[in-house]
Amino acid sequence: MSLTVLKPDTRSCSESALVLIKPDGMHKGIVGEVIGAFSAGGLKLIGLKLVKVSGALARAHYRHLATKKFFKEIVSYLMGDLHGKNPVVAMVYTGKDAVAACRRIAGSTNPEEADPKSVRGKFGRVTTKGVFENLVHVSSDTKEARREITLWFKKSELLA
Ligand code: IDP
Ligand code: MG
Repeated sequence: MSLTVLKPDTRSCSESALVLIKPDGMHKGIVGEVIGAFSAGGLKLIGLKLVKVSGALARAHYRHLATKKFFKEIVSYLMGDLHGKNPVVAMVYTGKDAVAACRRIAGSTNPEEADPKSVRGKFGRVTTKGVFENLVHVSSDTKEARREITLWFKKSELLA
């Protein structure tokens, strides 16, 4: 007789995503609208803070893109060098399929290709120098979300 071992369902019904409003958000004065767009997604906001981003944090955040030709540019962008040295608004949203839901709200990486109703489609632009001013960062998947949330937030800064 064979025994059926019931394994726990590892597909978490609740997950978390890191959402950053990059320095162009504050530079353009649209932080409220962007938070509103994510809040309308029905997810729970469990962490929120302003961060003046150091070079070390920006490089660690984008470490998987270190070989890209735009790496230096996105590090400077996250540090606020292109947008009045403004800070980043760092947030953690949690709920069912939080990563996919937040990425849908953000829209495509290139703001010119993003759904016009998404945050990037509505408020983003590509500059004449070719910089994707796409306003927000959203974790790419749940594994990356865990890494990023640990990088940006202490456990004590997040609601249980
Ligand atoms: P994502 O932010 O939509 O997840 P990633 O591929 O993770 O996109 O790239 C991180 C960031 O690098 C983008 O948000 C954007 O700011 C920048 N980026 C990505 N691809 C390009 C590109 O082809 N040209 C210029 N900047 C880019
Ligand atoms: Mg990404």
